[in-house]
Amino acid sequence: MIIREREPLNLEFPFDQLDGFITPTDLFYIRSHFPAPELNSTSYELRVEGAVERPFSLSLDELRAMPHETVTATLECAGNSRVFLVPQEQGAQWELGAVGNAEWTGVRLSTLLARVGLKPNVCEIVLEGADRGEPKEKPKPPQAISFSRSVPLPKALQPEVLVAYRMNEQELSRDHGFPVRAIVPGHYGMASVKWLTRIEAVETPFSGYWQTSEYAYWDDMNCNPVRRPLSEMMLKSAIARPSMYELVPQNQTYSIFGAAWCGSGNLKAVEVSTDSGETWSSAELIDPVQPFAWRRWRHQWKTPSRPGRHILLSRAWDEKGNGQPLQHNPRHGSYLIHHAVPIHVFVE
Ligand SMILES: Nc1nc2c(c(=O)[nH]1)N[C@H]1C(S)=C(S)[C@@H](COP(=O)(O)O)O[C@H]1N2
Ligand SMILES: [Mo]
Repeated sequence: MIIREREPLNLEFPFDQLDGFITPTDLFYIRSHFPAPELNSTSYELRVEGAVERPFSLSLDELRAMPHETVTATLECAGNSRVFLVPQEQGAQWELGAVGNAEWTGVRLSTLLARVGLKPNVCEIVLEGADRGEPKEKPKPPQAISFSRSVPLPKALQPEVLVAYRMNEQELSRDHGFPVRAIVPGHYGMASVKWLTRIEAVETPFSGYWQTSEYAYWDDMNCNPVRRPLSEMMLKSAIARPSMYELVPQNQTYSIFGAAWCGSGNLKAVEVSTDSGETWSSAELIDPVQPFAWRRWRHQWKTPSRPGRHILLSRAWDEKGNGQPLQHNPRHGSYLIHHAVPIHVFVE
C-alpha cells in the first residue's frame, strides 16, 4: 500500500495491482481524518434517536442477531485522483487507488429506522462516528468535532444502505470502522461513516463541517453559487495497466486493463483511446452489471511498431448516454475528479 499519512492512517491501493472483482481487505484503501478509536465489542452501543417515537440503543450482539443483508459496493474517496489536478489542490495527493470494491454485511438502516419510528418531518439521518479531533483545513470549527454526515431520508431508506459489521466475510478491521460502520452504496466514501455510534433523525438539514467546509461543492442556483454536500459518485473509469510512464514492448498485443463505476444508474460501456483521444474503440467489460459495484474491463492493444510516446485514455458511458468528461470541472474544486486521466507510456 502507498502511505499517504501515518497518523491518522491513510493508505492507498496501488491501482496498477488491480486484479479481482473484490478488493481483498488488506488492499482496500484507508481514509481516516482522525486517529482510529479503539471500540470494544462488549461495551459497544449504537444509539438511534432524534426526531423519533421510540429511541433505543443496541449492543453489537443485538445488532448481529437482527436480519442481515450482504451488498457488494464500490467505495471511492471523493478526493481520489487529486494528484492529477492542475494547478495542484490542497489535500491528500491520491493517485488512482483511493477506491475499492468489497462485500459488506449488516442490517438495513431502514430496518432500524422503522423500529425507532420517524416523526413525520424528518428529512435527513445524521450518522456519527466515535472518532474526534480538530480538522486540518480552514475554516476550523471552534472545538474538536466528530466525523458526522447526513444522508437524505429517501436514500437512507433504500434497501442497499447498511449498518455493516462485516467486510469480505470477516469482522471489520479497526481501520475500516470496527465494530460497525455505515455503508451508503453509490455515494462517495465519506457517506459511509466508520465507528458508527449514533444515528440521529433530524427535521432540518444538517450542515456539519464534513458536508459544508469539506466534502461539498459549489452548485449553481439561478446564477447564485450554493454550497451542497457531495453525494453520488460520478461516472468514472480508470486505467490500471499500463501504469504511468510504463515501458511497453513494440509490435505486440498489450491488454489494457482497468475498472469503471458510477453512483446511480448502470454503467454501459467503456471506450479506450491509444492516440490521445483522436479515435476510440470499445473495451470488453469483464464483470456483469451489478448496481453499486464496479466493472472491470480490458482492451487488446496492438502496440505500434515504432518506438515513441503514446497517450492512453479510457472513457465510461452510462445507459442514459452520459459520458465521462475529458476535463475536470473547476466548480468541483478538489473533489469529484472523474475526468479521463491521460496515461503516458513509452513504446520501445
Ligand atoms: N468516522 C469516520 N468515518 C469515515 C471517515 C472518517 O475519517 N471517520 N472517512 C470517510 C471517508 S472520507 C472515506 S473515503 C471512507 C473510507 O473508508 P475506508 O477507510 O474503509 O476505505 O470512510 C469514511 N468514513
Ligand atoms: Mo473520502
